[in-house]
Amino acid sequence: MEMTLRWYGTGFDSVTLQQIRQVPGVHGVITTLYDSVPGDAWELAAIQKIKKEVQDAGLKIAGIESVNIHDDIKIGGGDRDKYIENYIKTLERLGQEDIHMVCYNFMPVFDWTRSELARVCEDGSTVLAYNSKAIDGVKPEEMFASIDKDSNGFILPGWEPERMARVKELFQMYKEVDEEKLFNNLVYFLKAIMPVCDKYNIDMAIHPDDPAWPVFGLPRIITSQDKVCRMLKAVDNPHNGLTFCTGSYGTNRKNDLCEFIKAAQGRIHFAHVRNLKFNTAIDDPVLDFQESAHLSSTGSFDIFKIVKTLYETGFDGIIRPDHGRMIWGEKAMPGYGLYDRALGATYLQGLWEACEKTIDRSNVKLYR
Ligand SMILES: [Mn+2]
Repeated sequence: MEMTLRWYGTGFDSVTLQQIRQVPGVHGVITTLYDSVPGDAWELAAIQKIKKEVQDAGLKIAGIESVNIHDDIKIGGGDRDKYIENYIKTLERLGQEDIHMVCYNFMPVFDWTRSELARVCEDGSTVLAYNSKAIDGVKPEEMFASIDKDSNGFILPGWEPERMARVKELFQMYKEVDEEKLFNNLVYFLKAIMPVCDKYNIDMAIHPDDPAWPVFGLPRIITSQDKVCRMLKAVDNPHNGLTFCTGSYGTNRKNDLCEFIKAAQGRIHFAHVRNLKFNTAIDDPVLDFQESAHLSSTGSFDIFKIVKTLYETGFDGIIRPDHGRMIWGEKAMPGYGLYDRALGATYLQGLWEACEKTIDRSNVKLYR
């Protein structure tokens, strides 16, 4: 298991590599070229530059989150082959620089969606939260303003202002794209990139849709065990794999996270482990949840059982704590402060150590 922290790069992240270097057990970061434009091929020199910066700080790049996918690929537009060629070039260059895991998502228009980015908890910390009544009352074109006002001045991943200025146009572009079309476009993309993944041993790790159901009438296809298993089967190559994000799949309480981990055995290349706290009953028409600290006792998930299931099914890959609370007066990108994620990283490593010392997995085939 390789414990990592996400890092957005100098100039974009309030957390420094030097701080990450001091989190016990963390030797790698998950990063990206944050100012890259979806659809453009990443320059080799830019990859080398950030790699050197990370190495000079005594860390390594464990993987990329994300290499974003151009809308034409998701829509199946006329220029998709050109953008897939560029994506392949990026993968080639990452492979040449010894980077072998790429997280991406296939969500139309909006990435993750929340109604609040700084809900105040009893202990004074703040967290990201979701209330279905609040979301259902917002028009898609108002979503950006609602997210942006709580962003602490940071540009949030997936909520770039240039992109959000085009929300109406984007909705128009996706008008004809239903679930089945989106699925077929994902399969088309994956089939096209598998040869370069095979050549450079690059694991593609699709991030689930967050929340795990359709929003604003837009299709969402990476939401449940059944849909994901269909996708894994449609391109049955071990390099076509998953980012198993408990906080995203877990938004849908019909998902049994541990059964899902077992069903995806061998194909989880990256794990995001975090907890959520549901504030409404499962049959309540209003859904309200908030992110919590990583500990099982602070939220609705059994984080020990999740880590144990990953361990028992042979997962030995890259893992990171996910969103943290904002604590101790820190000012950072919502979800991405240093302190609570560092606490999450040590907690998860504690659970992992307990598994290592009490569970025999000598008969299990390990995978990354
Ligand atoms: Mn995640």
